Amino acid sequence: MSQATEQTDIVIVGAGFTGIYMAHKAQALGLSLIALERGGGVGGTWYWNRYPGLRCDVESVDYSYSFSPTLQQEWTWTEKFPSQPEILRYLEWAAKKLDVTKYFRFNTEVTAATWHEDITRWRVTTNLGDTVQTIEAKYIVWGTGMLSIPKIPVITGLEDFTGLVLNTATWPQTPVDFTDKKVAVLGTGSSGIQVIPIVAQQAAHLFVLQRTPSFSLPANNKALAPERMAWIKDNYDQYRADARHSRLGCVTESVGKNFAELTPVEARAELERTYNYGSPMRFSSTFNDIVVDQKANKAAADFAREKIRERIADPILAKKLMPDHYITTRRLCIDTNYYETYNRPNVTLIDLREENLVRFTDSGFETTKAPYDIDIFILATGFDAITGALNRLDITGRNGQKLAAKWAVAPSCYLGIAVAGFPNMFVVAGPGSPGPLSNVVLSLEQHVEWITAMLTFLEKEGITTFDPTVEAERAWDDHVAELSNGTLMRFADSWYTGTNVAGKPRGNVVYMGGLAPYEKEIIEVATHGYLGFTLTK
Ligand code: N01
Repeated sequence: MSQATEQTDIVIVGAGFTGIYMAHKAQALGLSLIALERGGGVGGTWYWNRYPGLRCDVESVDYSYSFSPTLQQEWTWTEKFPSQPEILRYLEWAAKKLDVTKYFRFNTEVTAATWHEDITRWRVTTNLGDTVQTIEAKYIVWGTGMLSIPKIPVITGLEDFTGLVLNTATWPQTPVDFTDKKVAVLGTGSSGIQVIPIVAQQAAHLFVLQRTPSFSLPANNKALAPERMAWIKDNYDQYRADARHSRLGCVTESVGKNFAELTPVEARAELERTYNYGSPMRFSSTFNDIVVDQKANKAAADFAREKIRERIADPILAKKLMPDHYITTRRLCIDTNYYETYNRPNVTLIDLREENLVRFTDSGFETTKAPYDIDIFILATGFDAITGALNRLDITGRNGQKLAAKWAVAPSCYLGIAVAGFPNMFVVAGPGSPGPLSNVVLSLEQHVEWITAMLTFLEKEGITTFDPTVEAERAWDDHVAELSNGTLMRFADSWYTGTNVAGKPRGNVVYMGGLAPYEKEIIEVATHGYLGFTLTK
């Protein structure tokens, strides 16, 4: 069944941190807007990822909107690292406070978006149940998230397994009981590392299937002392300004020096200090050059490995759990009792570097070494990140060009915000932005504010279309690649480079220059009349 085509100024896709803020801004600009969300409520990634143990690896006082003094003063975080239920409550509350929930159509999935040159509008197709809706909009903003499409590996025979299969990224809304169950978890990234200790406490037996060990630090999570929250509220303006002027979008209280500028004793003391605080942002800022200089990186990695070793009773097991990549070039994780979980008698590590996962059967799985009977299988296998959410949609730009086809060659995106050949379209935290290696809430705010300024300019000047030039886009891609190749990220194999998904091109999708320098660059583009964009009246 299809309905009459609706008209609006702007379509916003996604009801996470981006969509809520963008709707607030569009409302303030006086634009008509329709916001679409495939989930049943606001929250974005925090709506879908509900596995037990999930909390953010950025501190709550950082991982929250900074644009509104009212929101900052009225909301009180209860823990150092916010849990998923608390973040979801926060976003539901923020959307209500900003009065934007009314714009969202939930359970509504965008299926296609096509640019129509004759009317200079996007035609967006959605489905709500079996009703097809078509919306024509002057602008489209994708707030679909960097980590919203689960990566499901192909595993022979999984369809024959008669037990329960769960995915951390699409966890059921009702609690899962692991009591007396034999459970297996595949994947030891941030999600696996958080869910494993919780499942181990309940399950009869837990098998962890690990291919690549991650670096993880103890979160040292705790209740936020009322005095600390009160201090933050009193000083929020300065605190946020400091965060915005930083490389990662967080206050890190780093000593601000390169590794070589410190004596070995000083370097060790700094590593101890940031480690004991418990925060990936702080630990990865121990030295300015951790992600650039091999010696600095080795010092931090060796220190982290030493700490991991201390937490595992069995030295052979410790060896298998020891990460061997450049620290911070894959996500530096935080945990509560992750390594200690391997000291439990009901936990077995299956090292996929020593034995291959061959197939599933009706009762469990077989590796090249043994069969394992299980009741529940948990996939913690990550995401088709950054480009995944848009690649799966049928997005057609000028001259019939498909976005997925363009990004199959390389994930090109001018400023990490706009794509040549796809006019009047904004991608928030697209490839080539600092999003993945920053406090992403601040990154998203940066983008939404930049987009709002551009929309104001376009409307005021009566410009009907904007489109980045191919040359500007290529120059930006080269710039991002150059920055990335100047760091150890050139060796990274993870969602940061797209290599976690088979067939995806390896890309320099993270702007490695830091959040504050990035903001300077995009503001420069704006102040010079939107350099690199073709603007048509
Ligand atoms: O995903 P991941 P994630 N066979 O890609 C393994 C954010 N996040 O969901 O590396 C065997 O990191 C894979 O092994 P390998 C955060 O930004 C944040 O854990 O491919 N193994 C790896 O071990 C994070 O970086 C929080 O060898 C397979 C794991 O699955 C991002 O989300 C919490 C496999 C995937 O790790 C993604 O984290 C959760 C296969 N076929 C998530 N396929 C916090 O804020 C995949 N793996 C704390």
